[in-house]
Amino acid sequence: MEKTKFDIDNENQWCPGCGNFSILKSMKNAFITLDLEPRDLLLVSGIGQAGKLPNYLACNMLHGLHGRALALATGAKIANHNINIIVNSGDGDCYGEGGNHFLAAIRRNIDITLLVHNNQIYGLTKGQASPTSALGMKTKNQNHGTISNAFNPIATALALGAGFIGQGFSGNMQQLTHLIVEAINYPGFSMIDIYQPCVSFNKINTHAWYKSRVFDLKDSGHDYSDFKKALQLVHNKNHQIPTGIIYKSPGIPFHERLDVLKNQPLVEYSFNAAQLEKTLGIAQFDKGDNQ
Ligand SMILES: Cc1ncc(C[n+]2csc(CCOP(=O)(O)OP(=O)(O)O)c2C)c(N)n1
Ligand code: SF4
Ligand SMILES: [Mg+2]
Repeated sequence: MEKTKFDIDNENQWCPGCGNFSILKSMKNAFITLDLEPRDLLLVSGIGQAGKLPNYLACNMLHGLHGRALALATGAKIANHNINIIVNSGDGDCYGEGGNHFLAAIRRNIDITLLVHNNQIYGLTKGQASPTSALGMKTKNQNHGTISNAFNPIATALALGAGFIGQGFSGNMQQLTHLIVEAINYPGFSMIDIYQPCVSFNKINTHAWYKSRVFDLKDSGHDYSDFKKALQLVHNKNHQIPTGIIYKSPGIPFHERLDVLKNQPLVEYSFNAAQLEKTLGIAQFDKGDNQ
């Protein structure tokens, strides 16, 4: 296979057959479609199998604590809003340990793209229930079945006013590539929840299980600007899984809400020791070498 500028020789530690490989490939395809360079990209992740992805792609990367990827990405975007930031997170990382950051990033409308590898299980720690595991799912830890209702990320994002929400499936790379391109092009917070079979620890939500349930919203004439229709879709009880753009509507990204960021990215401002002294209320600030 021909090498792309995003390929890198790091040893891959995912299990053969894992849905993460297709997410990685779809991301590379999307970056090539958008004519991006590795230097234009910052990939941010937390802990988990999903969190390993930035190691397998040539780019700038920031790998933080479990559940904290969105907090890091928010800081990086505020520092330099001219860089494309993609967050790779797991269903546990994003909706469990990092749940509050998920809420905050949507409310702030930080202009980043969140890709959640939703395998409905904790993969890295070998198969405990995650927030998206179905009620009653038996695992080696929850041996009588889970007793919490499953978290619905799309319904939550809709309720919080997210402007771009997609549902993907790692088994449809063509659609996923298109979704990633659209999400990166969207000015504001964009998220794609991606169903991704974990072949080692989730023996229920398998590739075949998803394949028999997914349908493409393009074929059903879904109008993604219709909020009520989007809500109906994610609360459907017929056990089918809609994939594609669920909802899209314009909004004002965070860096356009503050004059100081509207003028130029924070990194392009020069250091102003006098202003800092005034703000902090201290007499003298160590001016260092940045004067
Ligand atoms: C604060 C904290 N809690 C728990 C852990 C242990 N831990 C590491 S990865 C993980 C689960 C990862 O699951 P998920 O985010 O769904 O990612 P996956 O491996 O399935 O891609 C847990 C519980 C940790 N590293 N840090
Ligand atoms: S444990 Fe599951 S999610 Fe992790 S690499 Fe293996 S198949 Fe993929
Ligand atoms: Mg997971």
